Amino acid sequence: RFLKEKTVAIVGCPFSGGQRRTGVDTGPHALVSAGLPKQLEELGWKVEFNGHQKFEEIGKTITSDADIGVMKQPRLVSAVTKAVADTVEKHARAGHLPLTLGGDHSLALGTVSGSLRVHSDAALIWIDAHADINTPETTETGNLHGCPVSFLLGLPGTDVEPFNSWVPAKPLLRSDSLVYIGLRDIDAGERKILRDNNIKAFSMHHVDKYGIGKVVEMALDHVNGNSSRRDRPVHLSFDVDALDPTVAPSTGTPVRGGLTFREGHYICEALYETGCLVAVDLMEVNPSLLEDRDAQQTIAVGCSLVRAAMGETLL
Ligand code: HAR
Ligand code: MN
Ligand code: MN
Ligand code: MN
Repeated sequence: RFLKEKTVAIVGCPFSGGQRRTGVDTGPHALVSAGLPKQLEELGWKVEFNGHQKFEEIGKTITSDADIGVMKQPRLVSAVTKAVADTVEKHARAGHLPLTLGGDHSLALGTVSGSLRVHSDAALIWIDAHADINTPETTETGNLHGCPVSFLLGLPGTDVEPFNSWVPAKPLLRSDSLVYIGLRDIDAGERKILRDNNIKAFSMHHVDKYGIGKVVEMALDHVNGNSSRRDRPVHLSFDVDALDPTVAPSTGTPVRGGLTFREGHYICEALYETGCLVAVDLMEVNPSLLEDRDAQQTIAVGCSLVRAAMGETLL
């Protein structure tokens, strides 16, 4: 509905600087090598992919990156997410659907910023075990993959260097334009932020209680202000750790009790079905963490989730 043609632009982001474990930067290569571009072509999409983002260049321009407060690698994360925002914006402006492959979830500060520059009324649906809404003041780890949402909402404590060189001080996203599904590992500071800002969050408890079908209905109702015209553009940011570790084991911070294979796919299918998806992220695929069989399984599931969000499983 918001796309000019059925073109998907793959934005491969080999980046791990928002957290401590190596290997998540190999996620995009693994997903592409597994044949994702061709799989999307087979679904009838025109696929744009001219190699992965070149973050080494950016890395070279940053000679020292000391902690700021507790934030780890702030200059690198800021420069990389800014570049990602520009790339996603460019594809969105052309009427294409940017599909960002991570890489760690700090990247979503870039992807969602890019989407919102073009689709200013877009809602954000965040599928994750974690809320990723710590501020530089509340984060206990200093890992910026736990913080992107707070910057998007412009929460107190986020107007800090180096991010304020490009992230606008005025909130990019209203707190009622965000919905979470899959949460089960939330820090105390994050819990307070979710409450204080009245943010809609469907935890695994809600998935159990209502079933995934009802949860997605309620999520869409929420971001559309209960209007029966479900016409708001949607940015889907999917952290693979939302899935249960038995389904997607190769990820940096697995948490048991997650979404089943079908529940994860149902979310993607239902969002595709709205015709309102304007961008998709698949994040935190880390094929290097476990033995090869687990890595291959996680990559296959990742490709399958993306295909579901691109219309594969609808009859
Ligand atoms: N909340 C913790 C922190 O701030 C853990 C964050 C996350 N891990 C992720 N993101 N994979 O979803 O560090
Ligand atoms: Mn493009
Ligand atoms: Mn995440
Ligand atoms: Mn997560």
